[in-house]
Amino acid sequence: MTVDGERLDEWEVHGRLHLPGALDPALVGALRTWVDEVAAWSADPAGPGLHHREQTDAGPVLARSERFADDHERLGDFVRSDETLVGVLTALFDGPPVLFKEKVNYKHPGGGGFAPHQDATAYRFVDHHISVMVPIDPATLASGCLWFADGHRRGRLPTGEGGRIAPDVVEQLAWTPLEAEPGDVVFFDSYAPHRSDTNTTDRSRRVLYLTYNAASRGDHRLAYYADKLAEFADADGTFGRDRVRISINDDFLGRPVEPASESTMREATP
Ligand SMILES: O=C(O)CCC(=O)C(=O)O
Repeated sequence: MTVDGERLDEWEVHGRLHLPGALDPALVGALRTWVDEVAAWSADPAGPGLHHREQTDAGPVLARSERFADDHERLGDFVRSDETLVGVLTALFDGPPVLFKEKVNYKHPGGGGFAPHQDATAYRFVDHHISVMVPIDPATLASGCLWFADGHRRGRLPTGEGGRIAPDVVEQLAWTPLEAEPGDVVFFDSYAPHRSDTNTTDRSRRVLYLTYNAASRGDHRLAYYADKLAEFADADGTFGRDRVRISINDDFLGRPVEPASESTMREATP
């Protein structure tokens, strides 16, 4: 797939690139099955992956699963070798990509949104990344799609508490929702400001987020996860018991599971 003309403009101006219907429907069906398999791991204390839960009005639910690419062979192949993803990433990086991290955000009904942030503030080891959003369910205004700030492509914005973009800066940005369907893919730069709302529908809004850096800058994935686990080990899985901690930054707005003594994160090292 070539990235030129309007596509290149969208990338250069906004730091995002929406490719509707880029994935084959059969592949989309397989992705849905594989994501279900990863979610099922969370029920097994000896299972692989790193899983985070949040409290909703309907009870505790999975908020995120990550670090699955080495344990789910077919999903790992997709994440590392899919021709569409690798082709576009190679064009955007001007060289081959390497996987930095991978996650599913489930956003089940009532699942929390994300405060305005730039991923660059949470991704250590390399200063530039590109993420690919792969919707498993429709990402709509009601289900909590991403919103991007138009026209900001490079450079860190001033941050307030916990790595979020400072509130006065958030107000000045022009926010545009990006609704996306299963089969679409959306590439976005780690400096592209984004946010999202709570899922107010009665259906899940699952999305794969796959993050890469230029291979020329080194493979940091295992170091990233070791660093994240070390940082989480020093905390109780929350930010002040108000918000569940699933990121390095305090940008996820989901609530910690109740009762407070229950763990929000479940890691089983295979
Ligand atoms: O899934 C969402 O709604 C937003 C995800 C996001 O911004 C993040 O995981 O950093």
